[in-house]
Amino acid sequence: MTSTDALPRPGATLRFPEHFRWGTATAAYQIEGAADEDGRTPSIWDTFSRTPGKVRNGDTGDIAADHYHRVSEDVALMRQLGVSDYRFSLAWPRVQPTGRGPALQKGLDFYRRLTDELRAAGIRPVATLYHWDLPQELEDAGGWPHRETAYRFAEYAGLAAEALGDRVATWTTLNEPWCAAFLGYGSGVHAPGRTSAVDSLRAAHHLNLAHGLAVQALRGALPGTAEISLTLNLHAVRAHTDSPEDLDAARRIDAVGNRIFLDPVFHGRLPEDLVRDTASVTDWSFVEDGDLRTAAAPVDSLGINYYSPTEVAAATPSPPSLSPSPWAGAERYVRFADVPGPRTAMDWPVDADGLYELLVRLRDDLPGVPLVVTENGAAYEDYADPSGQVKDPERVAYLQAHLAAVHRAVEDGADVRGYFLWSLMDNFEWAYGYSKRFGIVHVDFPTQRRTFKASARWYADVIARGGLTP
Ligand code: GCO
Repeated sequence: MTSTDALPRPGATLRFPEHFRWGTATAAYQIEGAADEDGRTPSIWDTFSRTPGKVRNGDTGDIAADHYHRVSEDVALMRQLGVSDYRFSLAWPRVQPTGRGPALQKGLDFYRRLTDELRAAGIRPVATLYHWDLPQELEDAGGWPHRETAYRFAEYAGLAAEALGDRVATWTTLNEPWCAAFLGYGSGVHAPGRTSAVDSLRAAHHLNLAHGLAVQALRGALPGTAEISLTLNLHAVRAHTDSPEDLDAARRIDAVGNRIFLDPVFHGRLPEDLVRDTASVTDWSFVEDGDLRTAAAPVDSLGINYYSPTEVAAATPSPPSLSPSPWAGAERYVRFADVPGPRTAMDWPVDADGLYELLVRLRDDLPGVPLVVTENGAAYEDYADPSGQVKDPERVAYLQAHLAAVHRAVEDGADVRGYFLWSLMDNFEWAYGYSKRFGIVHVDFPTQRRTFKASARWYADVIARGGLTP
């Protein structure tokens, strides 16, 4: 016992509420690997990453961080961090290969093992049902623009809940339906790489429908105490100036980027301005009677993924852009302004005020809905130095600023229940492959060696003290 150990830890000057949830987050395709093991069938991300030119360096999730074979080691890392929660996702093609028919017990056994180890370590399992790995067979049958996919998702949700309902503490139906719909079917930079404005809007609606149907399936299979949520990457939209034109441009992006999900899920309606803005793209006749009531199935909390703000200005309507856009119906009327200040390795602006702005907006727009920051973090050019240490001071600074923003929002009345850091470990960063490192644990992929970065030790201290000293 060294002398300093005997001293009481200096108290945190920004203390979080007593039962605040401190967690880390990952996703199946980004960390598991074992892509063809134990009956798992290809997802759209297996197909997409194996398509030349789609993912940097031709990286795939075939091995990733090999988490499928390293559950005990990785849960031990989380125990060392002291996290109360671990947010992960179930791989649909592992639980229900091809997206139809009975559940696959070997696939479920992996998640039984993972959740058992988490609970033995005193960590709450927070399971996301859909973190983008749609079974390829369902994409071949039409994918998210196809209504049937929503019913297939509800069936999968029921199978997962029946098998794991006694192990999982919080069920999240979807992660970032905006990315799944608009990057997957609009700009095409994510799987399945389709580029159709109307399909991206159809996909968004069917994801809302799928969410509501899955909530029904979960409520039917789970005990009444189960917590059910949805995670959205809401855009912290700012107008470049307060001119009417720029304010209207920001409204457009808020409609197609945020309220396209918030309004159906929390108000059972489509945003009227969105329907007007997209009249040249679709008449929304794919929305059937009852769909919006289904989408509005009550949830117990809303997850928010935040990384950086979005600044929007009006653009003189240009001819239809050649490159496909994720902003159906808006792309010709807006341009994205540069947000000044430091950037992360993703070239995303570092601006914690955007997180504060988002949380207090939801405090006002969704009174009574508990919030959890289900993802926040940053990529930087991390490496192990000759002593084997991975020092990441920029990430610590980023995390400090964003946790201080969460604290400020809580002080101002936002009902934020937890913060899950993205990510536990370096992993497959979608179209960037392994070139971007978001982890607080460094992964040397050739050897799969895990090393705590300085940010991991910093986060463990924040958790131990229940807050931080900026
Ligand atoms: C997302 C996804 C994560 C990403 C992270 C960094 O929010 O886009 O949930 O899978 O890896 O956000 O881009």
